[in-house]
Amino acid sequence: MEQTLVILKPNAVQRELIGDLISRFEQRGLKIIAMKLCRISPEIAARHYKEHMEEPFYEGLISFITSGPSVIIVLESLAAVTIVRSMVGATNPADAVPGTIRGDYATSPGHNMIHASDSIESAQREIELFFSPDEIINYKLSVRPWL
Ligand code: IDP
Ligand code: MG
Repeated sequence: MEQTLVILKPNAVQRELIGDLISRFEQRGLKIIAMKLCRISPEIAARHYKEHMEEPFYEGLISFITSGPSVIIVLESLAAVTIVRSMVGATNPADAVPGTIRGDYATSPGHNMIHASDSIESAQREIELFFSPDEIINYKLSVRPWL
């Protein structure tokens, strides 16, 4: 089973869309195995977005992601990384198709609502950055055989 990390960014929390967004993942059949509300520190933000350090939008990205509470979630399913990325949609909401989260809720790349890991390797690294092993909950969902 594959795991992926999702961040509902500070504007998703401020717009009171936490429930709507989590609901989409539950409906699709992804299992929540870890979740917390926290204000991401500048240190963790810098480690999370280290690949973008040289980008012109980097400073804005760090100041936005640390500007208020975010919801951090680990989701599990078959092909979780690919499925969640496709539900999230293109980085620039102008390119995100309706039906995706960014295509339904966002207009600007800087405020695109949500982060999702882009590979199994990134997911592993990002999950370890935000959660200790004892915060990842191993349990069975009774609907599992029906998904
Ligand atoms: P992703 O979130 O779809 O994986 P990345 O290319 O990894 O996109 O970029 C990380 C985040 O940086 C994006 O989600 C977005 O918030 C921000 N970002 C990316 N490109 C731009 C841009 O051109 N302008 C402003 N912010 C951007
Ligand atoms: Mg990315």
